[in-house]
Amino acid sequence: MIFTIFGYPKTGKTTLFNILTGKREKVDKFSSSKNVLHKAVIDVPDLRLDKLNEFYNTKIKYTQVEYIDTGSLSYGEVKSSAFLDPLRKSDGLVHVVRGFEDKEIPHPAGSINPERDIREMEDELILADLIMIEKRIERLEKDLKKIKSKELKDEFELLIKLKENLENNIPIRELELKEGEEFLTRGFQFLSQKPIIHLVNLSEGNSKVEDKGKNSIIISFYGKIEQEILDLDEDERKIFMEEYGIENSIRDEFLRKSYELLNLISFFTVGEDEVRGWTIKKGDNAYEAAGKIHTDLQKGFIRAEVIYWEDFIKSEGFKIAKEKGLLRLEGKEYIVKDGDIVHIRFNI
Ligand SMILES: Nc1nc2c(ncn2[C@@H]2O[C@H](COP(=O)(O)OP(=O)(O)OP(=O)(O)O)[C@@H](O)[C@H]2O)c(=O)[nH]1
Ligand SMILES: [Mg+2]
Repeated sequence: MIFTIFGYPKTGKTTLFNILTGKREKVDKFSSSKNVLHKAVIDVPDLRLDKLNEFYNTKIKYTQVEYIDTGSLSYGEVKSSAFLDPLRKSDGLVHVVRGFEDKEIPHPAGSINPERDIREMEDELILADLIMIEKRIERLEKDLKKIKSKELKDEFELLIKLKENLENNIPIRELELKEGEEFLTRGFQFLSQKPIIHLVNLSEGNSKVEDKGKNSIIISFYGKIEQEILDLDEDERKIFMEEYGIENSIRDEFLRKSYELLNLISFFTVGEDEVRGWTIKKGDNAYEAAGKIHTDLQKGFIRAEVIYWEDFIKSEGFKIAKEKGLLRLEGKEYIVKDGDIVHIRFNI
């Protein structure tokens, strides 16, 4: 899972990166970060795995996310940005929006206005996709004159539909695409198709904002305060946050919200050698979950033994769980639930 943090200059991107990853990349008012890129791979904490490991006492492998912090983008720069590649490769976009006042760091547009900046950035994502689509349409028109191909024609028709929507300012993520259409879009890595979190970086005292669209959300955080308390221990941090009236750290909220936004759930595998978390899409079945673990497990899939993690803890292991009938045998089509422990039986 890759999240790419991006946005206009001096919005608090690196501040957010530090908060989410625990890193200490330089945060500065006056330097330019034009071509700077930071990356970090971070464990996703999961209390359920900790609990399961009380039983096994082995090593825990949490699922991981990768955060990429890009340098600043000037207004209008997205379409030609040096960061297009990390943006296109990410599973979710994290747009950091300036919501804090600071006279020493003038906003390029002259005033603080999160709604305007969100709109501008949305327009830029749309424009970047339009440029790509127009190029491809041109190519397809030429090819279709020469060859008769159903695939090319389908692609052409889809791109025309996407183009019309984009021209009306509707990002691809808001469209209802059929499965075949969705499949056709995959290779393009359209920016306006990616789930997006607009994160407004507020000054203390400002009240939180929250809004939700189709595959997009707007939430807020207090960058400066959260960065300042990074080095405190858990208890001190709590006291500090209470003082500032911050209920949840963006560190926790971000993962919860992004999993929700990307429609992700976790399942677990347990054993003497490791207790491990895996991430899949909500609605994925046991066969798909098996493929996540290893292609051999998918190819040789016989059945999945499934138990909800809490039932496992309550039964203190598989043996009693089996006796109580809590351990079920499921087939390929079983829809895996968040928190299931899944053990795949397979043939090699
Ligand atoms: N007052 C205030 N200042 C902040 C806040 N968040 C970040 N800053 C300051 O803004 C400056 C830039 O912060 P960064 O996190 O480096 O911002 P950035 O978006 O990564 O900046 P570039 O990469 O240079 O575009 C630093 O001096 C921060 O201390 C905030 O919530 N409030
Ligand atoms: Mg930065």
